[in-house]
Amino acid sequence: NNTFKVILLRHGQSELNHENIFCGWIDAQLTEKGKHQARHAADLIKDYCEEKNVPLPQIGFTSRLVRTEQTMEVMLDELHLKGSFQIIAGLDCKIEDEFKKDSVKVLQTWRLNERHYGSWQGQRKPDILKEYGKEKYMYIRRDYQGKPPSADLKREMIQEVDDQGSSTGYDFKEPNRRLKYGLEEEAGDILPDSESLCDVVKRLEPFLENVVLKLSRDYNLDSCLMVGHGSSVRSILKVLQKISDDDIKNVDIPNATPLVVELEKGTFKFINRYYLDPETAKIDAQKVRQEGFQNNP
Ligand code: DG2
Repeated sequence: NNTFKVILLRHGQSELNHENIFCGWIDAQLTEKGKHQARHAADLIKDYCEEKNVPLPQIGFTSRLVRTEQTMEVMLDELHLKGSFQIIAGLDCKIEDEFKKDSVKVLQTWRLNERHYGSWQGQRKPDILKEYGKEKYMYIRRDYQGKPPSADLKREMIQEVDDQGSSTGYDFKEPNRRLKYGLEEEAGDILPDSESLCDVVKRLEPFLENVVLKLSRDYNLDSCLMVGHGSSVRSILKVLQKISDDDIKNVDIPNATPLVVELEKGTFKFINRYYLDPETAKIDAQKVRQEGFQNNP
C-alpha cells in the first residue's frame, strides 16, 4: 500500500468541556462519557483497519495534557494493545527501544497541546460571549489570527486532588509549569501564555515534518494514531490538507471522532480525508460551533 494514514482525533469529553468552560492548557481529566467515547472511537478504528486490511498503528502521539493521554490509554485497552509512553522535547526525537508486536510506542509532546487560551482559560463560554459580543467571540475562537488576551500565569485553574489522587474539583492557583514542562524548557522551547491558531500551526509544522513524517519514512509506517485537541487537530488538518486561512474558520472538531488523513508515502502529498462516522461527526461539529450560545453544555 502506497499511503500513510494519519488516524487523527480530538480527546473524549473533558470535565471542563462538560462544564462549558474554556480549557486550553488547564489539565482537565476525561469524564465517564469521555472514556466511553474513546472506547467507541477505538471500535470504529478496529473495524476500519480490518475492512481496509491496514495493520493497527504501531506508533501514537498525544499532547502533554492528561485528557489526550487518558483517551489514548482507553483506546489502546479497547484494542488490546499495550502502550509505552515517552515524553519528547525538542524535535530531535529518537525511539528509545524497538517496536514490539501488540504494543504501541506513544510519543507525548507539548506541540500537540490545545491552543493556549490565554485569559479565557477557566472562564465559562456563555460569560465570555456576553463580555465580548458575538463577533469578537467568534473571531477569537475561530479566525486564523484571533488571539485571546494573555493569561496571568500566576493564576491558573488547577485540579485539586486528595491523598488518594482523586479529583476534588478545580481552583485558581499559581501553576508549577516548570515541573510539568521542565523537559521543554531544557530543549529551549518557549512556552506561550496565549495563542492564535496561526501560533499553533507554527509550533506544529516542524513537529509534523521532523517527527511524524520523518518516523513514518524511517520505519516505513502504514499509519499512526494521533490524539489532539480542537485547535491542534484543526492545525494539523490545515497543514496536511493545505486548507486556506479563510476556510479553516469553518472547521470544528467534535470529541473522539476518528478522522483519517491519507498521504502519499514518501512525498506526503495529500490524497484524501474522511471521518469514520461522518453523520455523527457533522452533527457534533455543529454543536461545538454553538458552544457558549446556550447556557447548558
Ligand atoms: C477546547 C476548544 O479545546 O474550545 O480549550 O476549551 O479540545 O482541549 O477541549 P479541547 C477548549 P473551542 O475553541 O471549540 O471553543
